This record gives sequence, C-alpha cells and structure tokens, in this order.
Amino acid sequence: DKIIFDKRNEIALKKSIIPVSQLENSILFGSRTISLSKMLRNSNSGIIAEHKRRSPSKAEINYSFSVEEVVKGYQNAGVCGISVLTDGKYFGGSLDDLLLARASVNIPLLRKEFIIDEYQILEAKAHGADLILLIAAVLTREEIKNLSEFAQSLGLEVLLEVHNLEELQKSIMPTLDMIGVNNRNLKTFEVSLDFSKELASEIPNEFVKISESGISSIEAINELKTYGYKGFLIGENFMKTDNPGKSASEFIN
Ligand code: IGP
Repeated sequence: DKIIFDKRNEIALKKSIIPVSQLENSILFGSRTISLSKMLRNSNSGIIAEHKRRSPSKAEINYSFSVEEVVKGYQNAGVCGISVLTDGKYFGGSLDDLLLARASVNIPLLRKEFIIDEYQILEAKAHGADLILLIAAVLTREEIKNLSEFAQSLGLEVLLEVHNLEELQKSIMPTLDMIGVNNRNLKTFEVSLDFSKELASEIPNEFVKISESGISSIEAINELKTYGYKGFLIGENFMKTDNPGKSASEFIN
C-alpha cells in the first residue's frame, strides 16, 4: 500500500546518499545492545512508552517537547523501554530522534518503523536502537525470516507485530524475541483490546507477549496481564498530556 510504496522510494534515495559502509563505520554501530525481552521478563509494570508526535489516525498529538525531555521523563518514570517513531511522513519522526533518545537514556530503544529492507536495520543499529519492529501485515514469511535473522546477527532483538491469527501463524519462527498484538487495525484504524485477548492463547510461550496501542488505563493492563501479556506499548495516552513522563509514572507501581 501507500506507506510501503513511499518507504521503497525513501530507502532507494537514502542508499544513494549514505552508503552501507558509512553506517557500519559509525561509533554506535559497534556498541552493545540492551535486551528488552529480559527487562520485560523481570518487570512488574512492563511499560514500553512511545515517542510519537502525530499519527495518521489522530493527526497532531504533541509537538511541544524535545525528544530529550520526553525520553528522560519516561526513563525516570521507570519504563522498561522506549519506542521511537522514525517515520517522517506519517508520524513526524526521524532517525535524529532515535539518535537524541540514545544520547539521553540507557534503557532499551525500539526503532518504530515500517521495515522492509536490511538497510533500515543497519540504520537502526547505527542510530542506537536495541530492537526493531517487523510488521507481519506488510511482510511475507520469507522476508520476516531474512530480516529477523539479519537483525539478530547485529545483536538487535526483534519484536514481531501481528493483528490477526493468519498473520501470527504465518510468522512464528525461532528468530523472533517478542510478539506484539496491535490492537489497532492499520487500515481501518479500529481499536479494540479484544484483538490482544483473542490472540493471547495462540502465541507460543517462548515469546514475550506484548499488547500494543489503545491502552489508556491501569485496569486494562491488569486485565491483559491475566491473558499472559508482559509488555504494554503506550504512545498517545502519554504523549497527549502536558507531562508524558509523569503520565507514564502513574502507570508504574
Ligand atoms: C502506540 P497508542 O495507541 O498507544 O498511541 O499506540 C503504538 O502501539 C502504535 O504507535 C503502533 C504503530 C505501529 C505505529 C503500533 N504499531 C506500527 C506505527 C507503525
């Protein structure tokens, strides 16, 4: 669809400007990564907070803070990890946001992006990510296999995102670390926590289970925990407030 078409053009352009060798020679490229899956296994809260300025479903959310302020606030709140949107066109993010986040915190960082090419995984590593997202809705099983193997070979963990049973069954393989159920349908923008509840029992126990999107209360999290979820990816509910870090802290302890 449209987003993937745009991505292909964006990647082709970037490859012509910044060669792979330049990414591989960056200082961060050789640095160690931190495991989000381990953090989640050992956490009671399981909060993964997202830096998100705007989205296709909600338009503007918040442009009034610096990346540093937001991610330091999240880290001080005690979140397990931070998701940084790097898509510019639809989410108002950038790889610079990821770099600034890396310079500001020492907890796991997810590059939140529509990843379709190994080049984007090299970029993620070179800008300080600890893990990447792979979205089953836009990838074949073969692509998920190749991209997840490549990410793990660089020391990055892999969060696979699914929205229904078909996507889940197509994608299960040992090179994934975490499986996230997106409660938002990326095409219709419909949001329901029922998607997480219905798929929970189908996700094999060796994968850390994460529920993504549309989470706005501690009650919702406590209910999702009873279905086996260990991670909760929350963006808008924190970003729409005048203090995202403080909002996140209210979901912890
Ligand atoms: C966060 P929310 O409803 O809390 O802001 O959702 C996150 O799950 C959402 O931004 C997201 C997303 C994605 C964005 C989930 N999967 C894939 C872009 C691409």
